[in-house]
Amino acid sequence: MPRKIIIDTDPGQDDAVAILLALASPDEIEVLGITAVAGNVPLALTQKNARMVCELAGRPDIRVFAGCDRPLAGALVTAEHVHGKTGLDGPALPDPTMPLQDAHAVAFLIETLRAAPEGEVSLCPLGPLTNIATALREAPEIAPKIREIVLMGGAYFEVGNITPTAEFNIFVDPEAASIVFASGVPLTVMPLDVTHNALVTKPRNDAFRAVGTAAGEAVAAMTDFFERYDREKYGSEGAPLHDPCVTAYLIRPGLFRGRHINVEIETEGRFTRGMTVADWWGVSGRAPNATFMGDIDADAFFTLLTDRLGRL
Ligand SMILES: [Ca+2]
Repeated sequence: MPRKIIIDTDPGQDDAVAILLALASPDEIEVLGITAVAGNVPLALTQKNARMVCELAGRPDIRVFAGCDRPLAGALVTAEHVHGKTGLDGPALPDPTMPLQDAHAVAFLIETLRAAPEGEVSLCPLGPLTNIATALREAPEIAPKIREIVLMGGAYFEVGNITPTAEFNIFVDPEAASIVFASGVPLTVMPLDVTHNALVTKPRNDAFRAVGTAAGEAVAAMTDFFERYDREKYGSEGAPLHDPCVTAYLIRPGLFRGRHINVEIETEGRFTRGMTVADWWGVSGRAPNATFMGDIDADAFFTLLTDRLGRL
């Protein structure tokens, strides 16, 4: 039985790859819907980009919903400096023709979870946690219905990418992250500690292009674009592919290793707002609330991803 999931996303080139991997893996993953949130770029672009990616995967039947257009508190911070003006700079993809659903993403989340048996549906947030936190706040009774939240966000040993101590998704909406991390729902977290080891090197990028599908070509073009920024910033050998770690985990959890620990979200720090305070060494005495991943088998991850892109 494939796992039923809702992808909550702010595409973003790496979000696009995560969605493509899910849609290329129907034996393991059934995508019930995609909810868009403001993050890498504003909501008007993320909901549009999500539909473009579904069409690239040949799945215009997937329902895409627009959600929150700003964080719970404060102004929206975006990342055009990383993702380009559209959020999906790189490939030349056509505008989507599939419709945006009428319902708000939060209403879709609440209705779907209310109607589902307990522990059936997993949530996969790939952006700021605004939609998920809003749903949990409006309808706390949905929490026990959620099987697991597998999210990309945070950092501990890699510290931060948007500030010296915060990863982008958590930094954009720390109040939302705080609600999710206190929800009691089983959490699996893919922080920068993992994703900075999932680098698209030149041979890995060549392998995407070589699969010979439109999706492979588009992913190669996206990661080409993405890479310029990371090479300049980190001097690394390639761009980290953050969000696909979430969907890869659903297919092959054994690719990742981590610890079940306490993770708290800093919402007030003078210099550290948005930091994921991860008790990796078990020194706080606070109860564990998340499986915080620390490592990935990167070669096996890229083999899986490349193989699946060839199926689309
Ligand atoms: Ca994202």
